Amino acid sequence: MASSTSEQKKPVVHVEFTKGFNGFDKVILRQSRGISAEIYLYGAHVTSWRNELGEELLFVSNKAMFKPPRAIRGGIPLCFPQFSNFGSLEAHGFARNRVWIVDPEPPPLPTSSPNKASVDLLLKPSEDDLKIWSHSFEFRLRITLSPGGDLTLTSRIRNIDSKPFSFTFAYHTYFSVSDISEVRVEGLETLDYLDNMKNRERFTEQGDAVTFEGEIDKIYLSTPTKIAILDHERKRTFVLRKDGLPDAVVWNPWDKKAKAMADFGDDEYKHMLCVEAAAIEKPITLKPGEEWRGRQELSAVGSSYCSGQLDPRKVLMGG
Ligand code: TA6
Repeated sequence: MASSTSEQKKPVVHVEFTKGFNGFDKVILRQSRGISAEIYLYGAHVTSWRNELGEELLFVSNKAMFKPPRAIRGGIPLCFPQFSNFGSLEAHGFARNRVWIVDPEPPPLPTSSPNKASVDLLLKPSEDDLKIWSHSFEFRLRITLSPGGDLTLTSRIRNIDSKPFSFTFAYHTYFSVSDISEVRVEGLETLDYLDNMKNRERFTEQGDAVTFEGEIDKIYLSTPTKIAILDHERKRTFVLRKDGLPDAVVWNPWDKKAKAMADFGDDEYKHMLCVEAAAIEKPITLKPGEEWRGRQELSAVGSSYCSGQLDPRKVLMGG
């Protein structure tokens, strides 16, 4: 049924501040048609990214607990100031377990094209945070949703302390997939990786795309700036582009680990895959006043199943 002319002309509300689960503050970014993204101020956590058909592209567990101090299970948790489950800090650091604020005066980002569907968030350490990690920093995150539906996260971390500090970092992205056994990842072939299931021992990946038949937890090193995740059944390819993030983690807990996680459904491992743009092998060191930038851009395109270094846009144009 044709929509009325007023419907057609209704202006898009590009940025909406609202409440989500448990009354948590949430920002909704919108573009035309069904294109949207949602970010909770708790953890500056992206929990939804929808395409023009309104299809959800990220995985969030049905058992996710929107309740501090636990991080939301799914979406794009931010791992900072450490990527690891051991050491003195909480697993993957505390940035994902803190309430961020909307940045009152975001410094301009020269690279970004003007975009209405964008929000700038800011985290500074509290007194308690400084007791567990004694380094003063400003962590600015810009989330941008392009008119075509690409989702870009740009992190800027500045040392505002009087001494240098080092950190590791990851965008712990949970992609929604139809069936993990029908998914392949291209771009990581023949690379070295640290196997988290074998005490981070170093191995070399085989020469073909990565496919999935069981639990995987690998930190690929010196990875390309573009990685493709092909969902055969849905004829959908995610393309992850990154800058300032040399490593990439690939994780699926599979059945045993899934059952062991209280905030993860027993069968949900079949419908998710984490591919995480990261800086892990070589921690980033900032001198006082220095700033680090790490960016990931996600796009989702329809594509047919094919092997070789895939550029879905080329495949679509027959290139
Ligand atoms: O990114 C992979 C990983 O480090 C796995 O070892 C697993 O622990 C996963 O992160 C989830 O960690 P989380 O602390 O969010 O439960």
